[in-house]
Amino acid sequence: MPSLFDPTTAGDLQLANRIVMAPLTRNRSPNAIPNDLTVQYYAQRASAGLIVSEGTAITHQAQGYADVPGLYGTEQLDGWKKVTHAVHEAGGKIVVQLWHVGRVSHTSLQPGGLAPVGPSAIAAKTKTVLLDKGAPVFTETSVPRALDVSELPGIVHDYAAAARNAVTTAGFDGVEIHGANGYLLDQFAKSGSNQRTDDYGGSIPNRARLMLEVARAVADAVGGGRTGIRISPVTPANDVVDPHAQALFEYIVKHIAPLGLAFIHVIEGATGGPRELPDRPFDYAALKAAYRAAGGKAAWMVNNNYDRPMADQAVAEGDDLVAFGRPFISNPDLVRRLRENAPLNALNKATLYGGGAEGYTDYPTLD
Ligand code: 8OZ
Repeated sequence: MPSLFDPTTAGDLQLANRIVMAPLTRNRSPNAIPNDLTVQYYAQRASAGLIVSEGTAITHQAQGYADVPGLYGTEQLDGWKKVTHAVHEAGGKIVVQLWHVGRVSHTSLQPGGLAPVGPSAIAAKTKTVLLDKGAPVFTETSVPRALDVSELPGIVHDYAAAARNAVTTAGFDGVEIHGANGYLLDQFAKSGSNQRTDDYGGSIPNRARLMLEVARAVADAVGGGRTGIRISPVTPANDVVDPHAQALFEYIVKHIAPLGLAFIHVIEGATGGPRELPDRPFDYAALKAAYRAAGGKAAWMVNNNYDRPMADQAVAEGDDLVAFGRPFISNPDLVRRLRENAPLNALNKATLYGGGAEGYTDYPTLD
């Protein structure tokens, strides 16, 4: 019976254990450039079997929060190169999360102060994080403009270009496509945010089209074995909803199956919240079965409020990887603490978004 602490593979990636550091937005990269603190933060957490970086904007238009990193300029790629080098020196593996926020943005963060873009001109009832002298200010997102169908091939290309730069220039082991949490690809997929009448709206195949085109383009760019995707079928995060989420996501994973991806990262329930939502039931076992029945061989990565007993059970029952989010912020040596059943440091919520070393690189290890 495999344990959480046994090595495994995910596509082309050889992982020292089955514990994954989930992507975590920290808003500490002014000018979208990772810096020396970023290097230290990720290197401290390199005992994870795999690190998925915080969401990283594939273009300036893709940015929706203050001081999040990017992948679209030389200085940003050079900053990331130092991060990946340090993680590799410490024996870890790291993929970058490819992020386009779509409508979850603010004019002050967009090129030329323009409106953010989305599938339809429907504002998300959600807040983004701006910064005032380093302190987070939670601000309503701006009303988006609907993307013209002629712009979509360019966005697909942007994902592929960012993936290629991430692997060949910045030294990442691979990429994770952010298909979750109410950002661009999830906005297109779910009917609540997509009222399009072209080939990218209406039916399930149409709404899933952009996510699948991106998955194919990224897998072509860096190899399916270096590509993962994150989905959150029923999360209410960032005001997305779809009354037929089961059929939608079974369609999506069936069509992803032939791409030979490294991992499928599934947020169960509400992101960072309850795992069960009475008004949004979902059968994750059926989702996984649909993927496997279509020939999908990717590692199945589960996420949301796992602790050691739940993670042990998940691995015993056949899930391949378990992602931990907030516990990794406050416990750089989370793998060791889980292994030894040691107590965990508490999370300081005041230092989650923005600021410097405090609440970022100063959480203690067991020694
Ligand atoms: C928390 C704050 C800002 C962004 C996500 C990228 O939910 C995020 C995010 C989370 O995927």
